[in-house]
Amino acid sequence: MATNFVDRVVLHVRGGHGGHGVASVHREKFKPLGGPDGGNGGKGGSVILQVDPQSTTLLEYHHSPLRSAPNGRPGAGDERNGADGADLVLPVPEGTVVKDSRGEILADLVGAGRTFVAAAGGRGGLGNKALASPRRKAPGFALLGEPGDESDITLELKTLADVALIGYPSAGKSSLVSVMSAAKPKIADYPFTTLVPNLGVVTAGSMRYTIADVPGLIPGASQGKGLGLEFLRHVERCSVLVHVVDCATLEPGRDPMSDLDVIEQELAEYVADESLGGKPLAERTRIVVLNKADVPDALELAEMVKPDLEARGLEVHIVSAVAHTGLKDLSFSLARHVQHAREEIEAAIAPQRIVVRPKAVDDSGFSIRKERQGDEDVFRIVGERPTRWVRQTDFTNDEAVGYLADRLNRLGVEDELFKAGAVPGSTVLIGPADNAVVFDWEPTLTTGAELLGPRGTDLRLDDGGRATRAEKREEFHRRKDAQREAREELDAERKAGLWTDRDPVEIDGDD
Ligand SMILES: Nc1nc2c(ncn2[C@@H]2O[C@H](COP(=O)(O)OP(=O)(O)OP(=O)(O)O)[C@@H](O)[C@H]2O)c(=O)[nH]1
Ligand SMILES: [Mg+2]
Repeated sequence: MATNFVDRVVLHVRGGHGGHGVASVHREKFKPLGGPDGGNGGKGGSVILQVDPQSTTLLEYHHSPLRSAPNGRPGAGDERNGADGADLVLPVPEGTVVKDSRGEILADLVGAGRTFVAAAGGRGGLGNKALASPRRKAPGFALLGEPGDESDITLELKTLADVALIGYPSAGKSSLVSVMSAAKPKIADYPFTTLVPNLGVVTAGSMRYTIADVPGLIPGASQGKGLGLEFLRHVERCSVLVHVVDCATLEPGRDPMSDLDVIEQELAEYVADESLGGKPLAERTRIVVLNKADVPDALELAEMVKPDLEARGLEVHIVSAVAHTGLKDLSFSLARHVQHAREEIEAAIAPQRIVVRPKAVDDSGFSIRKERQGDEDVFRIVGERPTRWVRQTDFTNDEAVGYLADRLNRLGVEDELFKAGAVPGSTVLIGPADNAVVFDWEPTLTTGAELLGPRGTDLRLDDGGRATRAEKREEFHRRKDAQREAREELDAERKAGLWTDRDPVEIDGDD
């Protein structure tokens, strides 16, 4: 029954947060200032999907669609690093397609053991031990752990079969699977007996291939009649489509030719996922099986329509699933078509089945976008690293904020802000549009000498280049003024007591 088979679920996945790093100072008798010894935070666990050949349904995710991996543990003093959060591995059936919330395919999971990271855990923050350097001997801050990825993904099971049996309800599709393979699907004389695809393995000579029936289709299936076209996702990967036609039906208005046209019409309405490879459904090999030839009238009808179907260029088999006639020919013929399709795919140098979302490669740089907000220009810094650094910063700690400023500065953010026209007090945003951190820009972060020009050049000697000497001098003074202005402002704030050190630790900071 359908209750133990689920082939489409929306899953909310969340990677664990990285543990925070810790700022701590080593203490020992007679050695009051033993240096920084804060450990790093552990990495958050990731949520990972893995193909498990034992798994056949997405049912368990239907029941509990929220899955999160554990957080990393925070670091501790005495150089103890926090433990990493364990990865959460979710078994999924072979042939599971992963899509994002917009329906883009992120991964096509084919092959036992194949994995896909659905939500990466956050990095742990560095402790002050790791942040110490010859210049910064005793950092009084640590970096925060980063949040884990979080998103809604859709899992769709698209059965992996070579041959799909399609047709009206009660045409005998499941009966064929049962006599051609060892599978034992439910068979009955009422429509929609089959609610989920049944998969069987057929052996024909030295060839083995898989065959699947699909719940019956009726006119209007594309508008949701009957079970609809929902289950056609299971034929998307099948290279050979077999029309199973009931030649013994007594329903008015039905005959093999029009049955076939109806099903073809419905197939044409179905929108398949292009990127899963293979030809469009309309171009796949079709075979017609005229079933129930054990019934005399049915055999007569089958023999009558066979030439017409062949005239359309279709390969036709007259069989009886009940009397087991015509089955050997059919299975060997299907084997040939499957073989052919497999060769074709190989010849096309099998475009790798796995489609994995290309991760943004831009991990080095950043760019600045000037945006208009209300009546002021704001400057948005876009880039993987600046965004990450902001997430790692504990804004209640001045030293940590200073460290962030140093990092941004080393990346050249300050220079670029000047070039983009930012002035002291300009609003600068870093991070994603919906969750940006807002700064009032205070350009105090570099020394005057570094602003003279690229290292190794001297404005007094340099007469060439694009900017004239006068322009550079003017630029230099503009920056100096900006720096002075901002310094004065900071001084004033400090005197006004706006700045308090949250956790005054006695450290010898000769930074
Ligand atoms: N006489 C005769 N009856 C058959 C033959 N094949 C199937 N049937 C009967 O047709 C009825 C429907 O068969 P199923 O195999 O369940 O048909 P189906 O196409 O899977 O139907 P749905 O799952 O409802 O779409 C059953 O009563 C079968 O016994 C055949 O070759 N000859
Ligand atoms: Mg069936």
